[in-house]
Amino acid sequence: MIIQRLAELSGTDREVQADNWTSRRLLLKKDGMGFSLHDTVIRAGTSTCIHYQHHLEAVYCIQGRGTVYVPATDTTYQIEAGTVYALNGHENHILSAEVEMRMICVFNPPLVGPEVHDEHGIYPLIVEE
Ligand code: 9YT
Repeated sequence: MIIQRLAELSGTDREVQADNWTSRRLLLKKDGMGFSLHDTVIRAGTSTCIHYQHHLEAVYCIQGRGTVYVPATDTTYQIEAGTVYALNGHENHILSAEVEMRMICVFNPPLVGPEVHDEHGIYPLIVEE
């Protein structure tokens, strides 16, 4: 069994900072679960272009409020505590936080650990030898 505590991840390599968010990576590929599990804080007032071409992601908002905009369908979804959005079609999207948001995120395939978005909002698919 794996026991992981958010309070113990601060300052470790499982805490990944980007301009608009901080991702606390509770479970990673090396933990062998077949998915990764993150507790992510999205900074208030930010908008982030995201396009996970290699991963499926489900996102459960547990605090805060914002929107997800999908350009392909010109659709905006309101996101608040208790809302899940699941990118089952690798949708290109823009996540905007009206206030600070806290998200529980699950990735399949699991992230390896250090991934941050490239200039196209993509996480690389890291294949370990
Ligand atoms: C909600 C979202 O996709 N934010 C970007 C960070 C990502 N969820 C992560 O790596 O935790």
